[in-house]
Amino acid sequence: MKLSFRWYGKDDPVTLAKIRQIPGMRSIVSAVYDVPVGEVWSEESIAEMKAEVEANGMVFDVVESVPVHEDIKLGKPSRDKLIANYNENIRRLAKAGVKCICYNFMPVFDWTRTELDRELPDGSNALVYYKDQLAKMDPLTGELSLPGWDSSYKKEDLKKLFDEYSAVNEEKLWENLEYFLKAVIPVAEECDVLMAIHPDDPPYPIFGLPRIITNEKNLDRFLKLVDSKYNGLTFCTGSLGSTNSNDIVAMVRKYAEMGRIHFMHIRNIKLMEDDSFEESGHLTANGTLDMAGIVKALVDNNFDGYVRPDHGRMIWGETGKPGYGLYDRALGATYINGLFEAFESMK
Ligand code: DNO
Repeated sequence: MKLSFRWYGKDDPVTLAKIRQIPGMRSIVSAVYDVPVGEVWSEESIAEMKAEVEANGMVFDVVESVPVHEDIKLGKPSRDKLIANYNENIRRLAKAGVKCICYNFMPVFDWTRTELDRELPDGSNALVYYKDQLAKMDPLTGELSLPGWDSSYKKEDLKKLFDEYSAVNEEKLWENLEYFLKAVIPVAEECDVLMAIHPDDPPYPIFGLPRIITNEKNLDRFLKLVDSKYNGLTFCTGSLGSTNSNDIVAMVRKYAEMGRIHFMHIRNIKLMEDDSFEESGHLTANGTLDMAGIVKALVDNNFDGYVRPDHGRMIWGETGKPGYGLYDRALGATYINGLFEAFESMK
């Protein structure tokens, strides 16, 4: 596996100089952040990021994310131009050495939590998702700020988007996804860039918006839309694991065996009876997921893709971007390294 770490660019309080000191760290996962969704990324910005990462002894070969414009998800006429821009981004990134692109197809909201700094019994602060809190949230009226939320949306824009999505049910969203993939995957093939869709987090509809990258049946359907290695998965254990009905170890085993997982986001969560959850420490005993089982399923299938410790709690007084501090993610990286080393040495 290739160990990687997400870095938010120059404004990230977690510096490359620190990230490189994490044992085994190889790749930086990042993106160009100064361009609105749907536009083409400048070659200068891509080259600058690559140079900075390389100056710190690491490789810039995974992008998370090249975001998909809402008009593509909605299937609006403007999508063809936006898809052409998307393809141009794939070409430019490939030219700079990028091998894997992570993206998602969630309408309007990316990952959603109800509290960003819930204090856990050990004094650490974690991201949590409590269903009763979510039921009280209304994005159209409330003052909400969530990590996966595009803060550039004004209330009026959101209202308009929600209206547009009222005509897009799950089947329509599948159609729009298929249209996108049929245009993008051939370019990814040509450029030798592995596309890796991120599952919906949490993996069920929220705020009345459809979500489809949610479970085994739907992942099977997704992979068949374009049956190419280049149409693959970011397997996020915490996202797919935040419902009791997904058997995470079995799913990792199946898709790793098929060679369709290109990027692993590895983290643990503590799931409650009603599928509410707290992001826990990494250890299997801290949460619900079988972390060793997940890594063993990868090692058994000679997994050679990218892995990143996903979110971390805030520990040791660190402040910063919720889920994306240095300390707990570094502990996660070290734990993941340990599991891989142990299982690989037993082969
Ligand atoms: C959350 C991330 C997601 C992911 C996107 C991919 O921490 O894993 O925001 O980057 O869904 O497009």
